Amino acid sequence: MNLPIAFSSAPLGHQVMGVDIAAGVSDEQFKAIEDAFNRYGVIVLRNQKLTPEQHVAFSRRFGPTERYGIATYLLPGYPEIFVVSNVVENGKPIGMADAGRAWHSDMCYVPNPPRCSLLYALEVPRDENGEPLGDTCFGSTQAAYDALSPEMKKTIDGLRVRNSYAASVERKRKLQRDHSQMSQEERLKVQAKFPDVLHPLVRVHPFTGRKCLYLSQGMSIEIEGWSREASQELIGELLAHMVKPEFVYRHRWCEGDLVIWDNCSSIHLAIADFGAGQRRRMHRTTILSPASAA
Ligand code: AKG
Repeated sequence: MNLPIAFSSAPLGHQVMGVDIAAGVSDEQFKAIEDAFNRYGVIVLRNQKLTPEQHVAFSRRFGPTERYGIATYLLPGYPEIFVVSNVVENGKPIGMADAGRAWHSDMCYVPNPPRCSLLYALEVPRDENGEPLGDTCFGSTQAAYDALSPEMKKTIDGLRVRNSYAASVERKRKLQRDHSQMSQEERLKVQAKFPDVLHPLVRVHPFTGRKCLYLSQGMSIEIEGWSREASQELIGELLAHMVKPEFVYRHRWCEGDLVIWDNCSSIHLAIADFGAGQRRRMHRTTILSPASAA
């Protein structure tokens, strides 16, 4: 079966129409959703009304869900739902306020990064004219790979990139103008929890076989066997290429949107253009990689 699709002007971020998850999704409908998802890398399902149970149950159809280690930001009673929010209740943040402020693929710092993530919008910040703020941008890593020159494809073939969670913590501090260095003890603690990992710079998509560039800003720090300088130059060049306007879809959120992104064939960035008084509240589920789910 085919579901109607409203195409965005980018290679990804197309809206799959005619789906009401709360009313039930047949196996045939789900197959059409999953096919569109695998093909494009990011799809949008608008006008959903999901309870946390429905969100989790729909997510599980893509594969087993990831359970996060960061208990602070989990929805109470729902260990599979990670809250992305700037809302503070009783003096405590209910979710992670600054998720995704650099181009990244989720959890690229673990050996088997997750297949996909499903982000559901409950509250969207707005400006004084009622226009939504807090968009999310998505870049197609497969379209970006395809557009590389044959020479560049040859250069990067077989390279592996070091992804570092510790580096991302340091970068975040700099962005927050917190110039305190990570102490050796702190670094060791972070690295013990998430040791640096090597991933192919060009990943082959497990469902489609398409080649995708696999880099995240601030986390991909080094090419195996290359100097820091040469690594930074190549990583910078490729990241700049990956986020060229022709590969990017910018999602303007409405309450009830469910956006599903593939962590191999896309990268994303959250735009921080709203203030603390403008509430943003989203629920995210994350699906394990087919390798770790097997
Ligand atoms: C993530 O959950 O990985 C994000 O980057 C958050 C995206 C967003 O809040 O728009």
